[in-house]
Amino acid sequence: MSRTYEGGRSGKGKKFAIVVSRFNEFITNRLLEGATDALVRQEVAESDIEIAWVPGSFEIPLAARRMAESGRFAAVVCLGAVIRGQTTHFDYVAGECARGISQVAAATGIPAIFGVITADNLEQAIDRAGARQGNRGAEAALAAIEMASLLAQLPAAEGRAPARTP
Ligand code: INI
Repeated sequence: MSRTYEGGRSGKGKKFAIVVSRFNEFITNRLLEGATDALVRQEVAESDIEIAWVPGSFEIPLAARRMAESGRFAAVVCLGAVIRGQTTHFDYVAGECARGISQVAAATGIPAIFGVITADNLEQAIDRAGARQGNRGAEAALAAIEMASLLAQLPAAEGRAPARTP
């Protein structure tokens, strides 16, 4: 008989960190709203959500790592918006942000969720921030809950205690 692990849909009793970029705040405010609404709808207490603002998406990984290393959070949701039309260094900002966030998860064992919109223009970004194509922030929050729940079930690495998060 095989055994299957699958994350649940409730975040009850767990703490979540959100790191959100101020750059393109018009978009990221909508992502933040989507993320917090989704967490609360999935039974996370508002008092169990902590939010850190950073200047831009490039700075997200550092703050996310600090949150993850605190050991207080079941997952860190990272929110930002990098828009190609606005920058010649789109590829650097978007690439380093994505790489940095995945490194946070790999280094700490705490899920760090990529809720960063990378769009060609403002219209695309608006679509993904709650208009025509869902809300990337809400999707990231649901992914955070699922991963937190899954990790709580998966076996710990041999010789290592499982990460103790609330
Ligand atoms: N930061 C973003 O989050 N989105 C962008 O579209 C963006 N653009 O266009 O440049 C951006 N730049 C700022 C960057 O993230 C850093 O804050 C800055 O380079 C200081 O390190």
